Amino acid sequence: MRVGITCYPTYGGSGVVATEIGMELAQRGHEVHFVTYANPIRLADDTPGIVYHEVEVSSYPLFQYPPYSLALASRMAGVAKDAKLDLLHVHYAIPHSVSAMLASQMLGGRLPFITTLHGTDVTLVGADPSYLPITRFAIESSPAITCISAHLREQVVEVFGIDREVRVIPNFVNGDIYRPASDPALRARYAGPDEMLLAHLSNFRPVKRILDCIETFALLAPRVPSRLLMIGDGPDRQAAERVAVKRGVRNRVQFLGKWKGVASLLGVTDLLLLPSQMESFGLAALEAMACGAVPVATRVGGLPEVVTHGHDGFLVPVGDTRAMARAAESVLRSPARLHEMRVAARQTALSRFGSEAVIRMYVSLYESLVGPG
Ligand code: GMT
Repeated sequence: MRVGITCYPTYGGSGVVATEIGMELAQRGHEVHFVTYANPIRLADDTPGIVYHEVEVSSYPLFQYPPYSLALASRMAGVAKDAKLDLLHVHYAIPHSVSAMLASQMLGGRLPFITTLHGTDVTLVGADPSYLPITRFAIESSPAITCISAHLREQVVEVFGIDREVRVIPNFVNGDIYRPASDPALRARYAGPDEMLLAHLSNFRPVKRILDCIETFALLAPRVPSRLLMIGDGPDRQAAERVAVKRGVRNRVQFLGKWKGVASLLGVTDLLLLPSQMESFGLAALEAMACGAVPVATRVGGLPEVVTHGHDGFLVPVGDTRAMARAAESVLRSPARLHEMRVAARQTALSRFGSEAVIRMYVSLYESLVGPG
């Protein structure tokens, strides 16, 4: 099959999922065309079966806001025609779903498109009155709509009030890439032999509450010898660095910036902190679990669909850094319990969210729209 994929190419969950879908499809012999404004961050260079098409947005003195959505629609239609695409799969509704709808109309309605909703495109941006009517219209016009958790499906119905099937296809992880690493040299770069290694991975936006990571770590560090890796970057980084200084743990927290391949780092991590205000799914928790790192996350959104409290991770109330530190300490102080939970975390990731089964769900959805390739 020939599939066009559009997403935000930046450090964010929806772009990561879209890129991983593209790479998994290409490995299975499908031809994948990314239509985005920059090369997706997780896209490995020269991946066979993948072509990247850049969307160029020209400006003009009259434009206060260059019309990206229109440039994208034109590019989508052009690529679809030239590459004879069977369908478009867009991730994050705003504005990708609207552009796909236009591209499809430009081609006489012969180009099916799928909208996959990821979270803030429904709960925050999608619910904004400036975007809601057009987003709802484009979603309703999508031949197929998917979302990444049952929780998000409820939100879609509540926010958009749409009367269409919204299929839940959960996020996934490839257990051959995301796995516990026996790389003592890498681990030794970040933690001593008697220290535990914690990590946080996100785009450091306010919704991620990264200051809670630092606060949790400041409570934990005097009780458990440990280090914290902050992977990613974004608006709250400097505030987090300041809190780390104030709480006297700056020398134990390392800010690594945006890493392309996070699997190796997660593979040497013991525990992941995910104190988000909201997560429709919590891809970082899943990737950590596949690597055998125990997630300590907040009980919000779709996270309870991923993490089972006390079995393969912990769920605590939003903002309760004491509960987060207590949960972390309980498992990090007991090697037997840590081992048990690491094994359970990987088992959950592979058995419920393995890439093989989830990619099959997408392919069968594609086939239902265009027939087997
Ligand atoms: O929150 C982010 O990291 C960005 C955002 C996005 O769309 O890029 O993530 C959303 O999609 C991810 C992938 O499906 C989910 O794992 C995140 O939970 C979701 N974020 C929120 O709902 C806040």
